[in-house]
Amino acid sequence: QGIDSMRLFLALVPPPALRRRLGELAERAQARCGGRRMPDDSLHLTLAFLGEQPEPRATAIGDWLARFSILPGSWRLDAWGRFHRPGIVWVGGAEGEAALRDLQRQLWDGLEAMGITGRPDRFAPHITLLRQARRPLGPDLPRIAMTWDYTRVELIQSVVTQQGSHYRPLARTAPPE
Ligand code: 3AM
Repeated sequence: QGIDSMRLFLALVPPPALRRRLGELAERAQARCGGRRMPDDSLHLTLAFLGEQPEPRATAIGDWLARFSILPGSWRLDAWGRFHRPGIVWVGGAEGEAALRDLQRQLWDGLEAMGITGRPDRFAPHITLLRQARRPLGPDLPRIAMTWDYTRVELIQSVVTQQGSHYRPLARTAPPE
């Protein structure tokens, strides 16, 4: 990671009350599955991973995002899931997913118009709670019933350190019209 390049992604960040509840779920999940918990203040839904971008481009993306406002939406969180390879344990839900897919598509349309590549073939909205989890999900995990009302997308820098990565918000979309 060069001094003049930044690792960036676009994400929704849960409001503090939801973040705390997700943090409690992460704690329960870790007791069941092991692995490493995402810090509460890093919990997010990734909409677009942009990778390393030169600093002037990061500024341009931030300016673009600030001129953009999104259709607010509600995502119903009611499901546990895992991706096997990297031991990811996540939460998500089908209700409200279509709007997130539309939002992801719209964001990538704008990013591609700026010359950014890397649009994924598939998009599975999820909030990562654990990484490197070794044990399977089980019936003793708590039932999830939460609603995430979101109104804005953030541009976030992932600063990679020896202690792991931490996230720094750089810009956000304009308030909904
Ligand atoms: O929201 P999650 O945790 O799934 O996994 C990384 C994280 O997503 C993902 O971007 C988010 C912020 O780091 N990410 C990291 N490297 C990636 C890559 N090369 C990546 N996604 C796709 N390709």
